[in-house]
Amino acid sequence: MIDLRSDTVTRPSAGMRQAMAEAEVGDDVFGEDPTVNRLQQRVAAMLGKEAALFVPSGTMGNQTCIKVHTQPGDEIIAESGAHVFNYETGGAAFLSSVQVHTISGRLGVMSVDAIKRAVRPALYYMPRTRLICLENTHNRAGGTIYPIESIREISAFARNEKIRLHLDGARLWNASAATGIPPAEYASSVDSLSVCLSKGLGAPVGSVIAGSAEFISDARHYRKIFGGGMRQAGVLAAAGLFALDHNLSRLTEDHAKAAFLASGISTIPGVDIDMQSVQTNIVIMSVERTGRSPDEILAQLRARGVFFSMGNYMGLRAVTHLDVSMDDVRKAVSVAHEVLG
Ligand code: TLP
Repeated sequence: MIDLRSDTVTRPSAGMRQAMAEAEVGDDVFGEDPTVNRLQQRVAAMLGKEAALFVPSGTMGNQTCIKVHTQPGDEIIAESGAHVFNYETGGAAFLSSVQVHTISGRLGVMSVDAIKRAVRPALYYMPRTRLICLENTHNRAGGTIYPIESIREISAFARNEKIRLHLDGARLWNASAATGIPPAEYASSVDSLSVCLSKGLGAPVGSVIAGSAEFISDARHYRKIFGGGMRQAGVLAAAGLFALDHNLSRLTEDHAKAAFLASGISTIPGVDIDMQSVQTNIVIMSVERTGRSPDEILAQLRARGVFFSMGNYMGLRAVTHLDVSMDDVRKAVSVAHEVLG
């Protein structure tokens, strides 16, 4: 089976499992788990932020940050394909009672002009624009990278308007690996961010959010309310530390696999891939012009041992990761030609 549904499908390696088994632990609700504390300090330092907090998932990370930044009735701005808007089960409405004002971007990138137009004037009968959420890399747009200049421009505008800026950096590691720009440089423009350990880095569980010490102290409060106060979580944090030690520098291999996959599949008649969107480890392909349903195509690929997932409208998604080899990717391309050619 060649599983390209997501980079979340990886299984912890033998070395990672050993690190988990040997982790020194304590009760993290008392702040006494040394391995969790080490992970938090390490990620805070990598991101150049005062403090960080280990959370069970990317969703909890983003939603906790939204909660800390906003008050009920506020409005947050996000790109229309954003994870916080599409795939977090309406969490912003459910948990924070805020509404999302969406803006269509190009390859997931919102222009500062479009953001300016979306910000509400200070009138008592309008919602207050409190937060802007960016996503880097942008999942639904195809793992696209937010240009650092755009982030800086949006940041300058947001600071001036006293609007907070959050970055969903579930795959910020991929953006950094591709551009060579350190994660801390991206992070310096935003008030808060979340990064994932369970995607390209291969840990079984976990994300980390980072920001000022005051922000993280509030986030710890809401993480507890949301049910995310964990006890001997050092077993999980150890997997994250192992991932940071061993799996960061290899992310560019996943990008090479995705580029190979995209160029191999893009020659199939009726399959459309915007090659400009293939920047990291995600390939989004439209199968609309084949005249066949994405579900039927997915089932036929699956019957031949190749697993893709649903992408955009009439689209499929394939994601490369550390548990698929270049050989697997070659095989997947030839199976895609059999099924779609
Ligand atoms: N993304 C998952 C699915 O939810 C779509 C995937 O397979 O890609 N931010 C971004 C940009 C993400 O891609 C994801 C997960 C999350 C946040 C949420 O992380 P988890 O799944 O840990 O809650």
